[in-house]
Amino acid sequence: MDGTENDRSLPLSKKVIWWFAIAAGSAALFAQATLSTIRGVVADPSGAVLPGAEVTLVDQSTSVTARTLQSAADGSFEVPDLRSGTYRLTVSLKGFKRYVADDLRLEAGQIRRDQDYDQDGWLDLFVVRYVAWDPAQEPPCTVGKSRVYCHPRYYEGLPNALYRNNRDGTFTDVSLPSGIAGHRGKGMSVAFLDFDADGRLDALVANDTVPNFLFRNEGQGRFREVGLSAGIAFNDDGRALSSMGADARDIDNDGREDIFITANHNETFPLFRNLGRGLFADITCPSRVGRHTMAYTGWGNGIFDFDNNGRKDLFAARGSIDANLEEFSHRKAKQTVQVLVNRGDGRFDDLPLTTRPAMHRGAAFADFDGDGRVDAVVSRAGETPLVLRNTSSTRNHWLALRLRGRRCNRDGIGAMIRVTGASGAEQWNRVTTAVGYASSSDRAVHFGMGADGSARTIEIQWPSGSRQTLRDVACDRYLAVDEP
Ligand SMILES: [Ca+2]
Ligand SMILES: [Ca+2]
Ligand SMILES: [Ca+2]
Ligand SMILES: [Ca+2]
Repeated sequence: MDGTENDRSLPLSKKVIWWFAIAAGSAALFAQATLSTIRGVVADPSGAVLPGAEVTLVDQSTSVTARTLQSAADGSFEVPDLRSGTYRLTVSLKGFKRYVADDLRLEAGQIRRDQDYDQDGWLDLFVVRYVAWDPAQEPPCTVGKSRVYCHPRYYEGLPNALYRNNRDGTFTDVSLPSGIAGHRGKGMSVAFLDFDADGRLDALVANDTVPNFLFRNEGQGRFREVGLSAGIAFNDDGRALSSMGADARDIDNDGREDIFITANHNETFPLFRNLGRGLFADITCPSRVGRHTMAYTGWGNGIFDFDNNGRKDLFAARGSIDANLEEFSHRKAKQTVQVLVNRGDGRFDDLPLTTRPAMHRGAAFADFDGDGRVDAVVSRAGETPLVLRNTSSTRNHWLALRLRGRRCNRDGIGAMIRVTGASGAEQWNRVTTAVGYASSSDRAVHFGMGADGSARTIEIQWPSGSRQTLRDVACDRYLAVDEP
């Protein structure tokens, strides 16, 4: 996984990057593993397993080859009966230059290089990429006599990138071996969720005018793109929309994370309900989000319970793509921000807001004044940012959690929290700063508690795999929680 060595004498098309994974990421596997075994799978960048690869382990302290063996028919290999020490692993196939990983330490039965993204306690970096743009080659695009931004079809899409944290201040580009780089899109934003509830964080990438991606985390450092089969690549009309911002949180309190995306006018802002079993349903029209958004262009967005009634609402920062829209359209370039209120019956109401129209773009969310109501700051093209203070009724209770990881990452990013109120009402939310478009939000996790003045239980699933339960917690406060 680390320290890719390409043979630079080969032409690019023949370069092969071998990749291996150590199947010892989870606590369960640690428990089953012997204290002296290294296991792995040899696979090519597309994820196809490679049988018959030569796997060699060298003891780095003595430079003595500890074992040489071949990967099995399913690409797996297992090297048992190793003594404690530090090993270099080499993989080669049919004489091609091999992939090498150093510093595999076997001590007290743990291999200190587990490959589970966001589960090794060190945050990795996912970078969304849009299109190849060369100002020298920029085509002039017009509507009538008006110069406009060119449609994305005029540019070639790019693959996204994933960088693995080396734990020393540096990162390794694992875009190819992880499978992320095998898919070219026109990415505008990314949201992280565990859509199939297998304990591994997945990545949703909103693509502009081409199908969205859902990268399912398969473990062992690999991702599989399942957007089409999951039902989020297109909308229900089979159209790929101009997807812009994305957020993924549970809107109907069933414990499954749903997806809200912004898009261009005449498209609607799609809302996908997570049905379980890895499937989503497009509920944009039945939820009324379609009718509320059809005429607008949305960018930054977020799913937050703005009125603290226990049901998460939707926010969209709106504004035309082109500042000169009115030269060639009856639409207005400057648009207001939008809040869609969750009625709790599967439908949303468009909240009348009196904010001034602008070319809104990014939106970030936090409770800036600490009063328990989530506020927002929204960037405006050509103007100063808009700061929106939430002045909803204060009759509802609330609870906000700030997690501090010990075994997992310090900020607890990726942790899933389930809160059960005194009334028995359940809610779920996840620690993330990746919200909407071109913005980062506060990592505090906010729960509107309605009439519940206390929480019966708060259950935290930490990214390290540990679980923690707090009982009888009073509401209307920020709660700092340390990982046990
Ligand atoms: Ca998952
Ligand atoms: Ca849900
Ligand atoms: Ca609400
Ligand atoms: Ca506030």
